[in-house]
Amino acid sequence: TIKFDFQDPLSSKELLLPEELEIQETARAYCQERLLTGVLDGYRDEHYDRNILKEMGSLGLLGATIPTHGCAGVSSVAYGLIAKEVERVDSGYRSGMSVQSSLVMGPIYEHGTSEQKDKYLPLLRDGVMVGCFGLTEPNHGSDPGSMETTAKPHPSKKGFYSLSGAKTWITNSPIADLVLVWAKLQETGKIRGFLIERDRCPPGTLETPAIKHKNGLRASITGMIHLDDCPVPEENMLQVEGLKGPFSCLNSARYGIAFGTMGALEDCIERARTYALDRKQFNNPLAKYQLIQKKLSDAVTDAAYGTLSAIQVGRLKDRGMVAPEMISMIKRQNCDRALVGARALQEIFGGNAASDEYHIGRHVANLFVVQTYEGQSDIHSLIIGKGITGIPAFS
Ligand code: TGC
Ligand code: FAD
Repeated sequence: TIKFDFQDPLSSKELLLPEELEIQETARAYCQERLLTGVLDGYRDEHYDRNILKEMGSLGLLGATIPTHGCAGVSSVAYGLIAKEVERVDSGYRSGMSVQSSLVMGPIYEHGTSEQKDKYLPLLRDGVMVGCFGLTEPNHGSDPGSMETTAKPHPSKKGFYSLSGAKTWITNSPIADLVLVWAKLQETGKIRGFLIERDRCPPGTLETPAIKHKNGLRASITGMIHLDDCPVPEENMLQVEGLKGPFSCLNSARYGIAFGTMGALEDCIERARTYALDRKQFNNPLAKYQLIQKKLSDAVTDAAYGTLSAIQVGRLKDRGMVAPEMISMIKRQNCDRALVGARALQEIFGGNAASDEYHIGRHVANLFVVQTYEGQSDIHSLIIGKGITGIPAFS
């Protein structure tokens, strides 16, 4: 008989290629040896060490699906496995990696000129340049199409645009060297992406204050972007027009989140199982009780289903057969189930769940944020609903 493996109950490993397993192993070793050891301090102090991106870069983990400019050129599934191993430690570390890979390198690779690719991709790949992605604004989050940030021809600098506006809740913005901002051209109202190099901005035209005292994702750095007539050379504009620019990149980032959250859920399962086997009440290990076993069964089932669906969608993505609704489906489902599962497993720790040393509370707080960014789950319900009925229910 085949022995049941609670860590991979539906044998998803069978669907992975040898090189994908190898990448997962490299990522897991780095994350467990380097990231896990510092995560409690990073989370307590709200500190993100930008060397993490350099280290990931040296292992080939940044922009990993890009097939040019010295990037690894791996499959979407391999990218998902990297996200899973990073998020097994902390969603905030996965956030830093996803933004750099999918939301900064991705748009440059997909929509950049060859000059932009040659200039920025190698530096971003190595993590020596840090990027951020500014779409959300104080007044427009779920509805980025209504953004107020504008770009107009610069009044005094020929060949430059002038950008003004504000973005908020932007991962990596306080430490970013390259700030990708989506803005509306004042002449046409069309949305365009601009690559802003921080060190070329005159004083006072670009500010990126950090947002402090977060109650989740504390090991990642988040901030605002203030633009006040910031001059940006025309050649730094991406070659794509409209919301499909940011959304085409969000497809990849959302895919990584769907896979990544399964890492966070698996970490909660491991920790809760170990705790339930060790901890005795009423003369028995907690693991003996049916209510505890049900919580574990639910979470293990969700992690197995979530991983399988992410592998399937990744394979379709690489064959050019993925519809955005498929990505919405796995982003929504995996985030929701990871959050519900983590929250239920948290109960197994009793009062100890209140101590950060047990890690479970950190995952719960993180997963609430992950369910919110890159399209809150209810927004993904509406995207799927539009796919089912043909009727948009957003407004
Ligand atoms: P709608 O009319 O539906 O679409 C406008 C244009 O965009 C195209 N499009 C897509 N293209 C490619 N992939 C997709 N997934 C696409 N979704 C839409 C669409 O075809 C159309 O193109 P065209 O040529 O006809 O103009 O736009 P809408 O304004 O009605 O949008 C509604 C909605 C809900 C779908 C959308 O606004 C939405 O998804 N809102 C959620 C906002 C969001 O996800 N923000 C993410 C911010 S970035 C972030 O959170 C990073 S966190 C990173 C981290 O730390 O890990
Ligand atoms: P709102 O749009 O105000 O939504 C509030 C609530 O209303 C949600 O539950 C939503 O589902 C619901 N709602 C909205 N519209 C509808 C509707 N039509 N029907 C039903 N319900 C609706 N953004 C970036 O651009 N780049 C980043 O790097 C980035 N990183 C982030 C990091 C963190 C830590 C956080 C917290 C956010 C980040 N975001 C980033 C922003 C994130 O994408 C937004 O917070 C998210 O898209 C939701 O927008 P909002 O916060 O304005 O909420």
